[in-house]
Amino acid sequence: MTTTIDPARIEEENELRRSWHEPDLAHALDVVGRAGVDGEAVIAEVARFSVAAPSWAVGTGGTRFGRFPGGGEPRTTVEKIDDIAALNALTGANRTVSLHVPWDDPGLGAGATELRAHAASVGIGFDAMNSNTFQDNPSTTRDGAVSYKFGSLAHTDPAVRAAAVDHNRYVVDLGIELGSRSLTVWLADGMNHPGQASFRGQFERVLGGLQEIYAHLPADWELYTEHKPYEPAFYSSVNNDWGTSLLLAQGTGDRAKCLVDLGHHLPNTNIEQVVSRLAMVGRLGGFHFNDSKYGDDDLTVGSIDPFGLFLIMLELLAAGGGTMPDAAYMIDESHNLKDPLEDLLQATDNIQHALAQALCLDRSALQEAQSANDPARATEVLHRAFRTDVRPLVAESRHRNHAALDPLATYRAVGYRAATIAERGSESLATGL
Ligand code: RM4
Ligand code: MN
Ligand code: MN
Repeated sequence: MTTTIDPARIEEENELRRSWHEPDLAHALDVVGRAGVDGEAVIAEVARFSVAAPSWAVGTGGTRFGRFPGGGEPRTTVEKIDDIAALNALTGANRTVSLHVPWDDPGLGAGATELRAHAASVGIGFDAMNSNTFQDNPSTTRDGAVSYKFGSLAHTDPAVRAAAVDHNRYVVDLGIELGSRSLTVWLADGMNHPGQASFRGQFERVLGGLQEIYAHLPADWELYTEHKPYEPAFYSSVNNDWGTSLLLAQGTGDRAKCLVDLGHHLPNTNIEQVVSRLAMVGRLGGFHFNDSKYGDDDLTVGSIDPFGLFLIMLELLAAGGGTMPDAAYMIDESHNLKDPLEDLLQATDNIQHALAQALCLDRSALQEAQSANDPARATEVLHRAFRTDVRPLVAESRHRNHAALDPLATYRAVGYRAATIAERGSESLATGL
């Protein structure tokens, strides 16, 4: 049995809100119009944009100190896709899933075919595939013949590197059968102790491994290298920052690009500048949304630094010539306390708001201020966009996708979680980080 959200129930909930939504929308269109912004274009671009949900984010996450799962969480990959379909019914903006293998591995052949058909039946496609050589799993370690304890692609032992390359090739093969077009490689490889390994040797071995994986990609696929400064390697990570990520991508091939995960930066890093640099050289391939206070906290995107998110959106729009550029966008968050679906609803809503605010920027006014060396005026122009109340425009963009004007309230009103508890039980078997 598949638990779903009936679109008629969403429309009923929208109907309850129509009497205030319509005047609010008319007012918002008027306000932005007076500022020279085409509100209809903002609505259309927000409605066009979609961000993938990761298969591992529909279950409760945890820390090394504990995990407190809620009831009704998905037990299988199929149920995870059902949850993402429910999310997408409410937002209209999560049309794909990003699988992490082997956490979610339907197997080649019949398994992949069935999963793809099920996903299609609930309106979900497959975004970037994620490989996993940061843990030892029988299916990735040749049944325990090798271990990634001291690294995967960076390992000194060629047998370990070969197993890691094989796993990535397998993930590509699986992705081909599912209809994906890209592979994201995030590596835990690095050092916990100074002197443990050679910086140069590790880098060269990782580059060699990426080249082998890249050689296996179909012509229409891309490979993304995802940088992260630390954790679990606490002294040095091989792919520690955007510069190293760019070196790896450039050394691997034209269709190797960099993936920016917002949480994978040291505090105060100017992430919007990183986005600008990578886009400038055509190597911005993927994007993981989250927020952080200290490190890779995987907090709800936009919950800590909404202005930073707005500035990042401005750079993405600049790279796309006024619309969001083609990239693999995904929400990468861990939900330890909230119902995972409620967090994903809020994350998507926050992304949509930041996008709408960024679309309200008067770019020619900003360029004039820049040409006139007038930082005070530039600040005014940025703030005018950032402070725009875009809520009715965002709600309308969802409405045009037959989704919810108010996703969280609608999620609660339709009783989706109660339905999954009834179907799946109050004890959760779901795994996640
Ligand atoms: C990493 C990184 C990857 C994600 C894993 C689970 O920190 O963000 O993108 O796949 O966590
Ligand atoms: Mn990530
Ligand atoms: Mn991360």
